[in-house]
Amino acid sequence: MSTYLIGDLHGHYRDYERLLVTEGLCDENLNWTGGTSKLWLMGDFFDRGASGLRCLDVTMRLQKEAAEAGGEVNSLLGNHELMILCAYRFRDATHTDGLSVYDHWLRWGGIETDFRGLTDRHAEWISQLPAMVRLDDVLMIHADAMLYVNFGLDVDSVNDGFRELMRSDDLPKWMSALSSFSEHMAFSGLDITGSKRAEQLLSLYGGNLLVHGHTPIPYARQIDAETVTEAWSYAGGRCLNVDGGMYMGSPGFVHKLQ
Ligand SMILES: [Mn+2]
Repeated sequence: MSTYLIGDLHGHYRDYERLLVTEGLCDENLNWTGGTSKLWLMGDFFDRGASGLRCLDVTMRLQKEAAEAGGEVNSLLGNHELMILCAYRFRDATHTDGLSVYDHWLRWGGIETDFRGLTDRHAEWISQLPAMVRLDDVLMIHADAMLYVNFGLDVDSVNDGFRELMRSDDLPKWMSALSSFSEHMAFSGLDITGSKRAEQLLSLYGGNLLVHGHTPIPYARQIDAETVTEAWSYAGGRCLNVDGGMYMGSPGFVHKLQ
């Protein structure tokens, strides 16, 4: 049984469709053909590209189909899911700078048609997504950032902490979480500080490989997005970035974990 990972889609539905079919996880009508395989999305379905909600809808349907076949489709919580959920919950509330939460969300790259199509069913699905998952020796998080330690000191507490936030009416608490989610590249850098941070997370939450999305590989490595067709292993092999940067023009890829 294999586990497949797909990085941040950011509304690039056609690429998502192509990756699923090419990998044999779906047929051409986009029905699950992955059997007992596992597919994990890294979060960030929304914003930048036009069809975030469509990406989410397909994933929700495939989750049911895969479960019926004894497989699994699931996703990590990305900051852009937290953003659209914040806009959905607090739409007209005013933030400290006088802008509405909705206008803030548009500035973050929000796509209005995604927002108009979002229902309670989507919001509930997003609200139960885990922020952190450990599959055997692999620790998976959306962001290469340290904010997870603010939510809990073991995997379950981190996920409970995020779920509690997503039930909360405390807007400043949401904004603070979103702000700490804007950190990137906490595990890379020229000195060893980055890899030490990765080691800290791995020793805290378990696992010996930290897998994440959030920072497009072409951005992190300063290379052309068109050339990015595989995951990037760094920090002495302790970290694996699987965000090809589809919104920057990468064709994307499916990473087979095991
Ligand atoms: Mn992200």
